[in-house]
Amino acid sequence: MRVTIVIPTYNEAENLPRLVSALFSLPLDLRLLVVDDNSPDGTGKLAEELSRRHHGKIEVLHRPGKMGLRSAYLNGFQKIFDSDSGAIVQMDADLSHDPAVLTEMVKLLETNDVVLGSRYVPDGSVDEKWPVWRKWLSAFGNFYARTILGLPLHDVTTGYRMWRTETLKQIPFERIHSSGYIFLVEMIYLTHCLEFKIGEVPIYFADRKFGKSKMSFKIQIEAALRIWQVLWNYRDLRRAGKLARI
Ligand SMILES: Nc1nc2c(ncn2[C@@H]2O[C@H](COP(=O)(O)OP(=O)(O)O)[C@@H](O)[C@H]2O)c(=O)[nH]1
Ligand SMILES: [Mg+2]
Repeated sequence: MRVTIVIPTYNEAENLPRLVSALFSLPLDLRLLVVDDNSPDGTGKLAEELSRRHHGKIEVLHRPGKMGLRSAYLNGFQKIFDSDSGAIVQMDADLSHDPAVLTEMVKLLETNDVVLGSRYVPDGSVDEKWPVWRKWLSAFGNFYARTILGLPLHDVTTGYRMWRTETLKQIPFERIHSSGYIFLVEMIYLTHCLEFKIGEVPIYFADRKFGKSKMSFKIQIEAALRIWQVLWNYRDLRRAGKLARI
């Protein structure tokens, strides 16, 4: 099965070449789509060079400026829906997501519609170098979101996900209004409301060695408040699901 990985990038020039060589050393049929937002550090140009070196196995989508994760993924998905990939992956460029886990994800996708790379299942973990406050904030943010939304999953904020292309095509993206990181939570919540089967595989989330995270305290607080909006937006689907089970 062919797997296409959508990699949003903003200032990832040190990370992208390392990620690309790690990915292409795996025993998988991979294609990459880099969605670059005109990174000031030249990641877009670098991605073009990598594409030439890897004979068209890498496509690059250039956007004029930093437009956020939500539209990066939506533009990326749209571009590859007509390709012959059986699976589509969401993955960060900063080497926090171990490429080796993809082989495990492919196996699990045989019995699931989506597979999450999960930090909060047995054998999953986050970088031991993280300060206690950051570990706490990440674990609590997750607990908070999954409790309010009633999601039977352990890592609802993870950005490492493998989808069956057929499943992703059925997601009504026009319903998703949040952007940034809460987009990831909303997307998996909608998937759950539509009763797709979601699996989880343990991952070790390494901190980025190069470049800067675009995550801030302000973004996390905003995300926490927006969870309630997500809950409200899908009340019709929850009701429909309950009715169908009566
Ligand atoms: N194209 C694009 N990529 C972005 C944007 N914001 C973040 N990214 C990428 O999304 C991924 C996750 O971002 P990161 O800053 O590492 O978030 P963190 O892992 O939560 O700290 C990385 O590959 C970033 O380069 C954006 O506005 N546009
Ligand atoms: Mg990161």
